Amino acid sequence: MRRLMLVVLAVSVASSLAASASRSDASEAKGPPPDPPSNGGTSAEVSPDPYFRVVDNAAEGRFSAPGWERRPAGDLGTYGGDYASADPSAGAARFRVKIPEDDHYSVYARWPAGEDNASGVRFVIPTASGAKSDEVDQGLDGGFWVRIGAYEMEKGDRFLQVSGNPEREGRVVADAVMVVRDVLVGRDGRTASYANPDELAPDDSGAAAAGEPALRMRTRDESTRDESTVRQDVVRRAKGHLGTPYGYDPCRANVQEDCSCLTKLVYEHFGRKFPDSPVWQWRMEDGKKILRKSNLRRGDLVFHDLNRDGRLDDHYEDHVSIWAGNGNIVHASSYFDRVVTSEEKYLGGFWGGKSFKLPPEGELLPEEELPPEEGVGSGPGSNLLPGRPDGSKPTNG
Ligand SMILES: [Ca+2]
Ligand SMILES: [Ca+2]
Repeated sequence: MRRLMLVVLAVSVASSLAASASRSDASEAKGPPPDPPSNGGTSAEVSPDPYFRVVDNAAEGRFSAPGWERRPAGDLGTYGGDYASADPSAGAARFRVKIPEDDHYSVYARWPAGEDNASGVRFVIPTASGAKSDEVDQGLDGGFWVRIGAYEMEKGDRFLQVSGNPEREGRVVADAVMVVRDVLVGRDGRTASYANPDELAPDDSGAAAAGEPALRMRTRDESTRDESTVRQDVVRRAKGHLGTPYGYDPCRANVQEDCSCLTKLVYEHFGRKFPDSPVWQWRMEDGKKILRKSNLRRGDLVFHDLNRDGRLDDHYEDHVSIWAGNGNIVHASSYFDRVVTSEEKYLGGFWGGKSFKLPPEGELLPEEELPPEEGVGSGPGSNLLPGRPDGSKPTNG
């Protein structure tokens, strides 16, 4: 008991200190680091207000890109007033980011959407064990905080580099980067992020601003919203659940959620009624099945035969998640005991995806007409779930 109280005190002191410092200015987070997240499968302490730092391309003394051009924000989802772009043969652009303590950090990047954006854009992250390089396709996921990955980084000023591949066509873009000290680390080294980047660093312009309703009621007169914008809204809506403790029966929004509870809650806002089981979400007639991982687009459901028995028929041990772009999924994970963003590749048994035509033909429900979110686990499907004979915990994700 004594140890528990000490831990609680330490976490609360760390949180309040972090709260005063978690802004995208030059202030520094001080105070003891929170206990490192222990491991997967157990209840890890998470800070409700983790340290984060945004560096925009306009940040004085923190961005250098010789030979790159500054371009004004168009209607493209630019972060801040402008961004930088270059031919892939130009040198690297560098963001200088303050890392307050040795720890794991999530790294996000922004680039405005553009048809001429390059694929094969390289981010080089300085990690504790040397520079690590990750490639992204800037033709996808524009206007959005895209999770590049989670990395162990050392205290100090660190340079994140963006560069193109001279053998590919298209422009390379550097708009903004963000680091967040929110990483959960599993026993096997798997990592996940639990903080919502849209809440930490909301867009300061446009309808895509975080905090706005993800999708307002669409009238028949309104011109069709760009499909990719609606898909972005699905992921934004899913990210609004990040950090929610894992739990089931009942499904309660932002209180306790399991995998199919999360996907059901998210899609409810887009006029879809899903049963509360990964098996039934896969089997329902709604949605188009996708069999190749490379055809997944953000907002799609992703299914895993997580218990690797060659069937997607276990309501508790198979899995459903939401594709969030760049290899990431947002999902309620019993392994991390939270709703998290993590890399899909660490889940075995990829089964398929489901893609939905959004918005649906009819009008979407306005917010006030949505069913109450608490206790939705008693909807169709969940009351048909067989009980677990041993009463044990599901092991999905
Ligand atoms: Ca910018
Ligand atoms: Ca299975």
